Amino acid sequence: MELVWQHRWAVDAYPLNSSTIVLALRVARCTPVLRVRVHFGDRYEPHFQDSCEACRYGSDGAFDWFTCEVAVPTRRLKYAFEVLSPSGCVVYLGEGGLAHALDAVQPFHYPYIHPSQVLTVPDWVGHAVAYQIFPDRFAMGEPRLVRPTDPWDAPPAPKSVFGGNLRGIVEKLAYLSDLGVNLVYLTPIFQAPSNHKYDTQDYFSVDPAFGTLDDLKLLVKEAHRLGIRVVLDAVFNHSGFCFAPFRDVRARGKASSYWSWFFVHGDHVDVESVNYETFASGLRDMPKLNLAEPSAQAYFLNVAKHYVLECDIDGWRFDVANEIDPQFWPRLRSELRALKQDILLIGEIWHDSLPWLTGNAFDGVMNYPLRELVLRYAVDESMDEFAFAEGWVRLYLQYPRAAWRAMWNLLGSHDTERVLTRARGHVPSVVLAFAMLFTLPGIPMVYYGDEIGMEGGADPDCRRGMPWDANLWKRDLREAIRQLAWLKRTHPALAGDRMEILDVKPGVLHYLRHGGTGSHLHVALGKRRALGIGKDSPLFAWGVPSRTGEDRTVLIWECDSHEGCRHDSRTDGSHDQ
Ligand code: ARE
Repeated sequence: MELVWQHRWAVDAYPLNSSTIVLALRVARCTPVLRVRVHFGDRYEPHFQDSCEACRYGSDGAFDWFTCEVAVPTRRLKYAFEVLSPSGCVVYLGEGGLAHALDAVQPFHYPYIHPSQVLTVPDWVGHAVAYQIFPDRFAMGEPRLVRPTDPWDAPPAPKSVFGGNLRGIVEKLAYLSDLGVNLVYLTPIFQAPSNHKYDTQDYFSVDPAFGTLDDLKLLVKEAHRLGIRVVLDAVFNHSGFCFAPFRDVRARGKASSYWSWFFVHGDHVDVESVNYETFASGLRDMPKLNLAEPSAQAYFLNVAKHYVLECDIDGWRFDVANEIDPQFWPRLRSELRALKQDILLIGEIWHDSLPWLTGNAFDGVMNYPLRELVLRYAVDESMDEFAFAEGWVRLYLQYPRAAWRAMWNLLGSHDTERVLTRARGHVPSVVLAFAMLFTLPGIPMVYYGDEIGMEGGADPDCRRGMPWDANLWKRDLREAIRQLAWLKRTHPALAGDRMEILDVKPGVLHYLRHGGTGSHLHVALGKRRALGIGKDSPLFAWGVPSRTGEDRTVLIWECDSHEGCRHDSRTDGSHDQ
């Protein structure tokens, strides 16, 4: 026990609010644990003042996780874990390691809960349903602003221009509202030479191919009229080659007052050898910006504030967010929150994002790890229920629970192949994936066209023109997503951040979303034969004819308590009605 203990545990602690701390104890699965309790109290009290049980949340494959919430009325906390093994052995775990008596343990401390350490996300995110638009490819409104290089239904090339614009998006807001969308995220729209606009030339101008600043104001106004919020894409990790400060640095070298805004190796820019840092490597047209430089920070803070003040936008998605100087974010967060208290701040981070989700940077991130987990289980079928459950435990407990309310959960984006292409055209698997996307904690985001079954491989093929001929749509898929969107928009259990795996058996996965008193949602996924049916008529039911093995089913029903939901799904296919 001692030997195993010494190296195979870890503790996480974060404030849920100013008077509650969440504690998580992660224990190697080989360590026999029957029960965990937490002893806790104010740091300056001679003894622990209270104790509570830490419930087992689940296993991530390597570790068993035990979590609990402790009241911290004085904002200062000390705590220690009491662990009981099946053999009756009790050990105490604190900052100084193991002890065999409570009064011998050196406690862990959470010294003081400061507001800046509590992640607070906008209240409205709980019922948000997001939709990502790549403006050049969504809809062409009048007047036409640019001569397309290709027909709307042609396969896009890296430099294709199809002619989509902001007025086109305005014309389709009613379509989005009907789908149940109440948050639209536009990839970059500011003046830039490319079709994707991630190579910004002028942060203060809307690209003429997309329209004018007035068109942007019209879009936001019309969207707000329909209850739809608008989030823009901030490209602050790098600028474009023609960005005026970079032009000045190219012309004047170290004499430029913008010299410190970039990372040039040498005393002048050599475009041939690209002797300056860029996004990725050697991308001449994307010189990396130095946001540790105070004047650069001030400039980009001003860009971010400008569109909130001028156009009343509702949030920003920050491109390549994890490669920007981290000291920029606390300042940006506090200044934007001062302008608009419920603004949404999302980082584009493809990997572990904890350092940016502890209260002084983002509310959530583009949740690519969850995308992979859901697609492997629901679409590829390369992961079974047990592996999904372990993957969920690992992901969910990685972040403060509040971040899960604001996560952008997605099945695809402008940077990935489309979900129906990943599913090799099998629509039922895509419905299963969307059912998970809309019922797991977070903001479900539909990539334009995925709702009607658009196909597309890796960039640029995932950026085809949106087909507006409804005869080309997979209407059953759109209807399933419309139903799921309205469930997300209206059911209290889907607005929160609580989620637990209820039951996992071969071919069967049950999870529960907590909605407060009497409004839990039970989600059951899996092989039709093995799946139990809810006591009440389901709010959502979808048969998923299989491509390979057995047919699968998605069932979502409301229940009023854990017990009411806990389900004995039997492997012999029988189940209670
Ligand atoms: C395109 C092609 C590239 C080609 C390049 C040449 O896709 O294959 O080499 O052109 O010019 C934008 C455009 C892209 C363009 C790119 C570079 O949209 O079409 O590429 O500029 O010119 C990582 C970053 C992540 C980044 C992706 C692309 O972490 O932040 O790479 N995503 C953002 C935007 C992109 C945008 C840029 C950044 C640049 O969303 O649209 O690209 O502003 C793994 C890695 C991730 C990696 C991910 C995707 O998961 O772990 O870190 O993301 O793969 O590659």
